[in-house]
Amino acid sequence: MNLSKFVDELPVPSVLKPRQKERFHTYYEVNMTQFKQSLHRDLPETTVWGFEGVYPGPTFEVESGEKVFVKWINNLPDKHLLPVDHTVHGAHLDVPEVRTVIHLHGASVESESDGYPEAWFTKGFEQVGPHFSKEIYRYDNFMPACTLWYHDHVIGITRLNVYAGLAGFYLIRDQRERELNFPSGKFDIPLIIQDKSFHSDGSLSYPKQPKNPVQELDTSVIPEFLGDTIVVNGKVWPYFNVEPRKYRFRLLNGSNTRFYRLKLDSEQLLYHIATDSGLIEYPIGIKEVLLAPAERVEVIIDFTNFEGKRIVMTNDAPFPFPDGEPVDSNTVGKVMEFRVVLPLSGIDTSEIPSFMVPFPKKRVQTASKFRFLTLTSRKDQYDREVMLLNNQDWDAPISENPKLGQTEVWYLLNLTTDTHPIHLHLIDFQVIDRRAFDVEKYKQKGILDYTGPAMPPTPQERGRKDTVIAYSNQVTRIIMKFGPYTGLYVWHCHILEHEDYVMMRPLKVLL
Ligand SMILES: [Cu+2]
Repeated sequence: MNLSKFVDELPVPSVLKPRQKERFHTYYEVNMTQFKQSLHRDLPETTVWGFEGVYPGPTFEVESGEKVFVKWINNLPDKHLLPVDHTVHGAHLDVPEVRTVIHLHGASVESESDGYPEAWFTKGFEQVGPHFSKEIYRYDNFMPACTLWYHDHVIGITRLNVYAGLAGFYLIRDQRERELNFPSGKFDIPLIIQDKSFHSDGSLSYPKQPKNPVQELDTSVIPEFLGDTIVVNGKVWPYFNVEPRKYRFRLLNGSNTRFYRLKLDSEQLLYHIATDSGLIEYPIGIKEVLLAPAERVEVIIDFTNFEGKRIVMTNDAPFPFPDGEPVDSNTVGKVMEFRVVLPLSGIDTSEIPSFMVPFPKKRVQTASKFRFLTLTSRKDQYDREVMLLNNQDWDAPISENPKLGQTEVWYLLNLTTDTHPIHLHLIDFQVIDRRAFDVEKYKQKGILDYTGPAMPPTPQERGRKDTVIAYSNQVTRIIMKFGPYTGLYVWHCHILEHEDYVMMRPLKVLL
């Protein structure tokens, strides 16, 4: 499909209204349904899945500390919109084809409300997975202001459910953020960036087979998904009319596999103000933003003095990242266009503050446990690559079982040739460093021999994180304190094709 760029206006997801709001209790109901939506002017309407009849779903806006209850309701058809591979763990023929469970990515929540992959449920809660325990989830939201997102997390078909459209924003606000006087209201815009492919009838295209098809199977999981079209907030290559003033953008990579390295073709600076889990210490002027799947970055862009200009947000992240093929600059090399054509509606009194929030660095000396965890792969019976954490399948006995309140350092040893964005549920962490090591020696003798100096996190990573890029042939170290809840969670690669097959492991926090 060769669709014209910058012909549809960027939609901004509407804010979700609660069913009930009392002082200590806000209650939402959110329906998941299948419907048709126009994703591009020249494309017939696309059948998608979404929340409350819209893809991406409406945005939650909550206050830090507000107790929120959400009933996620599955009203989806019995048959999946996309090709399901029933050989994938958790998606065998002994379970209903369409299952859902919603995870609030980046949130610290009780185990029962975290959206454990086996806590799935079907339409009307008729059938539920072995770990299902409640219909109404509770979110305590005691995190400071941050940009979170909700999306499906069910075992075996997360890649298909998210690709079909099951994702949306969840913003936590707080008093400190208001005091900082950022651009707000209609000047505070979330952007979920995804890549998709389409058939000429407008339907979503997702391969039934990898490049080397598995003859024995009608449908097979693929090692990665790369679409040829960029979709932002549910529109193909949109444009956004802006005023000549400052804007706050919350950038989210909501793609299955693709990485983005974003820049403005005006070469202007982006003022980086927040990482995955909230504000950083000081704004940093950066030229480009790197986003692996599920990562978020908040930036302020100042369009003052750009009246009448058209500014394109470009992407030059190769795939596989970072050493793969360069992107096609005519397709996925472009993301969206800003048009500085609106008259100034008022004096821009918003600020780029010099200081935002303290960021106490976690010291390695405070850790009481050091875990060495490998990222590996093996071949399955169909000669497909199975991505693994620590060489273990999903249902192997639980091995990552930190104690409540314990600080741990995890060494993520990437023995594969791929780059994996690793995400932990429940907590946010800090990136300590990355260091090249001798992979062959490690594989043969189990000896960790570094071959280069420790590299500090990039400026963009110096804050609270919940997803970290683990490069091939490197040890990536992260540090975190487990709590405040106990129970069952997960950690996994956020390339959804890897997560489903089967780069995900339980994480159990013990009392
Ligand atoms: Cu991966």
